[in-house]
Order: sequence, then structure tokens, then C-alpha cells
Amino acid sequence: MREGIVYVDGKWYPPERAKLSVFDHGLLYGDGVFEGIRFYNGRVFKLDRHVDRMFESARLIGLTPPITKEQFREVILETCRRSGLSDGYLRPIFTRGEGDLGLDPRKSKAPSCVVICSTISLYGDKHHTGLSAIVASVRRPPRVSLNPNVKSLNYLNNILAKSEANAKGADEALMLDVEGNVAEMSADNIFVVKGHTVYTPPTVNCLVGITRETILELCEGRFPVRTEMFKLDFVLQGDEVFLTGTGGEVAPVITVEGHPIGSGKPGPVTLELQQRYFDLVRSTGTPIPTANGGSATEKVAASSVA
Ligand code: PXG
Repeated sequence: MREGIVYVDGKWYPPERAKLSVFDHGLLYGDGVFEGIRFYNGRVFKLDRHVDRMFESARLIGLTPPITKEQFREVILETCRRSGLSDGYLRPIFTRGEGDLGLDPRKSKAPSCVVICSTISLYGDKHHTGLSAIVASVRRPPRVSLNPNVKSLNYLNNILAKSEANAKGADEALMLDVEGNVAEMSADNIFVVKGHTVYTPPTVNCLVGITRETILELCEGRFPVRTEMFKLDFVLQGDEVFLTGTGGEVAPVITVEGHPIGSGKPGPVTLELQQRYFDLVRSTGTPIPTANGGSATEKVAASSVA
């Protein structure tokens, strides 16, 4: 049995009883958007950033959410509270809704709102030991085809990249754009470290990752940052490579296509940023309310929310 609880359009269900119609255009056409949010120690990390990004994704595909931002935020917190979990993962989804066959979005009369609250585990102890990556042969679609800032329900491009990694026995897939610039990993942003300088591509061909933003904040005053485009050779010549994502958190990448990066072990800049990231996510965030309206972690939160 799955852990957690699921909100669907106004009601909460045990995970195995949460259902949407097979005529939902989210299923039929991938017509919808989603977010991936983590909560740690009874606090939701960067909740408002995720809510804003979700509404921006919806706006970019012309989907009017069935709920206001404020209500959505409350639904997310209430779903966490009902889950009884203090650490876990949230997957809010807006789908275009149920409609007749045919891809015209006007066929769907009412969008749906789903919030899954459960757990996620991606790389296990490879956070410490490091991941292997391949370079996917499928490229990220250009911005003129699909804005990478739409976190849409259509992840086939990313899944094909991940499948290539699986077939080659690697943990992850690095993805290039159609011009051969490094874009991102299959579901994470990418960083390269040279000396003390931290490089990451601008968000032209990749998602505006919230973990990416957090890492850039953590670099301030500590490591110089350069946001610029680079090709694969720059990655292979890096001293360190790491990926960032809500699911993947901060994880070292120690080989690319079998070539060791730097020493072939997780590097000092990566490990320092990883530690600071874990410290931050465990000590800040929006407190999950308790049934009596208070918050389980209110006291700690009040003293340490950034
Ligand atoms: N690029 C892509 C394509 C993503 O899907 C990121 C970068 C990192 O963004 P954040 O904001 O999370 O730092 C993502 C996020 C999953 C899962 O179910 C995937 C993501 C996030 C959470 C869970 O595998 N991808």
C-alpha cells in the first residue's frame, strides 16, 4: 500500500482510491502542468516559489486553474497535514480536465486540481558516492517548440533520455539542446565547477529550477557564479559536476560517458553546497499546520525561517 493521501477537486482520498477520468486531456494528450515539492521536518520548502511556478506553467499553456493561488497554497498545506508525514513529496497537478476526444482544449469544460502527498526516493546513497551519467541522443526541444518553463504533463522527451541511461547502466542522462549546448539532466539542472567558480546554463533551454535558484543563493559571497552556455567538452574538463532538483536534491555526477570528472570522486565545492542545501531545507520553509490550527514546528520555525 502506498503512503500518503491525495486531494482531487475538493476531496481527499487514500492513494489507491484517488481517480480521474480516462477522458481527462491530461491523460489523453499530456495537457496539463505539475510541480514537485518536498517537505522536510514538518515544513514545506519554498512553497510560494512552487505555487508561483505552477501558476506560471498554467498561464503559459492557457489553462485557468480551478482554484486561486491562496486556496491552492492552503490545499497543499492541508494535504500535508492529513498525510501525517513530516518528510515527503508533493505532486500538485492541474489537468485540462475531462473532455471529448480531439485535442482541442475547448473540449474540456473544467480543469482538475490534484495534489498527491507521498514519499520519493531517487538516488539513495549515491548522493554521497556520486552518479554516473550518459549523454542522451535525444535533444531538449527548442524554446520555440515548447517553453522549458512549462512543467507540463508531457515528459516523454525526458523519459526517453532516462531510458537511454537505463539501457547503458548509468544513473542519469545529460541532455543537450538542438545546438549542442548543455541544457540540463533528465529531471534536474546541471552545474559544473572549475576551480572555485560555479557554472550553470542560463534558463533559456532548461527549467527555472528552484533548487538551481537555491544553489545560486548559497554560492553568494562564497563561490563566484557564471551563468553561461557551454558545450559537452566544458563538462568533461570540469573539476566537478553536480545536478540539482527537488527530487534529486544536490547530487555529484562523477562520470560522464564513462569519463571520470576531475578526481572521479565527489568534489569539495559540491559537498559543501550539498551540505548547506540539506541544512537549509531542514531548517526553513512553511510550517505544516496541526489539526488545532497551530504548527508542529512553529517554535523552531519562528526562530529559523530565513
Ligand atoms: N529540469 C527538469 C526538466 C525538471 O523536471 C528540474 C530541472 C529541477 O527543478 P527543481 O525546481 O525541482 O529544482 C526538474 C524538476 C520526479 C521529479 O518525479 C522531477 C523533478 C522534481 C521533483 C521530482 O522525478 N524535476
